[in-house]
Amino acid sequence: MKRVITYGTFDLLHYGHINLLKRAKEYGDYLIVALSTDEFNKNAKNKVCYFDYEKRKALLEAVRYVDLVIPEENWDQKRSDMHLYHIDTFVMGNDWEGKFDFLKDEGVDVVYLTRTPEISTTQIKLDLQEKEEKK
Ligand code: C2G
Repeated sequence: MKRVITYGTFDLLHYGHINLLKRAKEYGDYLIVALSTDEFNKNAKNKVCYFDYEKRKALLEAVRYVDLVIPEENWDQKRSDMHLYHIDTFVMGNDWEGKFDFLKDEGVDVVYLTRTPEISTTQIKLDLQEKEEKK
C-alpha cells in the first residue's frame, strides 16, 4: 500500500484544496492529511481560522480522497511523521516549492503540485466583502 501525506490548514475548505487532495491521492492508495491545529495556526502560522480544528477535521474526513487526518502541531514533525506513518510520498502545493526537499533524506518522494489559480481563503473573504458593499 502506497502512503501519501500532505499538510495544511484547509480553512475555509474550497475547490483548490479539494483539487490538491484529489491529485495527491493519485500518488498512492492511502492519503493522510496533517491538519494544522488551532494553536499551531495562531502561534506559528499567524493564521486565524474560521472553523476550529474539530470542524476542519470533520470536513476533511468527509472528502473521498482522505483516509486519515492527524494533527500538525509544529513545523518540525515532518521528519518523524515520514517514519511514524510509513510514508512513500510527501505532497504539497508549489507555493512551497523546494521548502521540503530535505524530506528526500528520509527516503520519501517529494512532490509539489501546481496550486489552483484564483482561489484562496483571502480571495473568498475579499469577494464576500465586495458583494456586501455592492448591496
Ligand atoms: N492549495 C492549492 N491551491 C489553492 C490553495 C491552496 O493547491 N488555490 C494547496 C496549498 O498549496 C497546500 C494545501 O492546498 O498544499 C493547503 O493549503 P493551506 O491550508 O493554505 O496550507 P498552508 O497554510 O500553506 O500549510 O507545514 C505545511 C503547512 O502546514 C502548509
